[in-house]
Amino acid sequence: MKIILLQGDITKMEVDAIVNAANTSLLGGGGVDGAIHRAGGPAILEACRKIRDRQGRCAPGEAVITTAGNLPARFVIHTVGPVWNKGNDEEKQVLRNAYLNSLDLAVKNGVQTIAFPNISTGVYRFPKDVAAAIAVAAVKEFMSQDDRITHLIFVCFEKENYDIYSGLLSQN
Ligand code: AR6
Repeated sequence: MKIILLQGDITKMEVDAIVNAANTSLLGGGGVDGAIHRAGGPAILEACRKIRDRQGRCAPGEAVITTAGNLPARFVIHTVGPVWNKGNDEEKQVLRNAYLNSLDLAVKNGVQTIAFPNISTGVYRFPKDVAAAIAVAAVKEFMSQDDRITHLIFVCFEKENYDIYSGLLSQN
């Protein structure tokens, strides 16, 4: 069980699943969501629409899984992080749930290698240092109880997030 830190573009990752920081519509958006749909092609949106038709919107903290279309990954796990509202709306718990529910869905689908972006730290304005601490704690907790994920990669797009994760992961 390895946690790996990279700076780069998650759409390029050759892993079983990449995680998307989606919104409750599941129908695409900007940021990493836009990048994944652009690079993966229309099969991802088509799969998202089918899920929407079946179960409606995806609530914050929940996750769904689709094909990865033309991406090198096999699956995209779409999760919805919280919009930061000064910590008033249980955003921390919702962010933790987004990581844990994504991992849960991953192992149910036989995923062994998975890459996460820094959920909620862009458009949704979650403080980056707090978000990183929640992400690292959640995945370490999950991986200490379940050994089916062999490699977990935090893919930071920005140097600021990379440096924060680097500091956190070098601690024991
Ligand atoms: N690879 C990895 N990380 C990326 C990439 C990429 N190609 N592009 C951006 N990031 P955001 P959120 C980073 O805004 O805050 C969308 O419109 C980015 O630097 O993508 O959860 C959705 O549809 C940041 O650190 O997601 C929702 O409406 C991180 O990904 C809303 O944004 C997350 O930033 C979700 O907001």
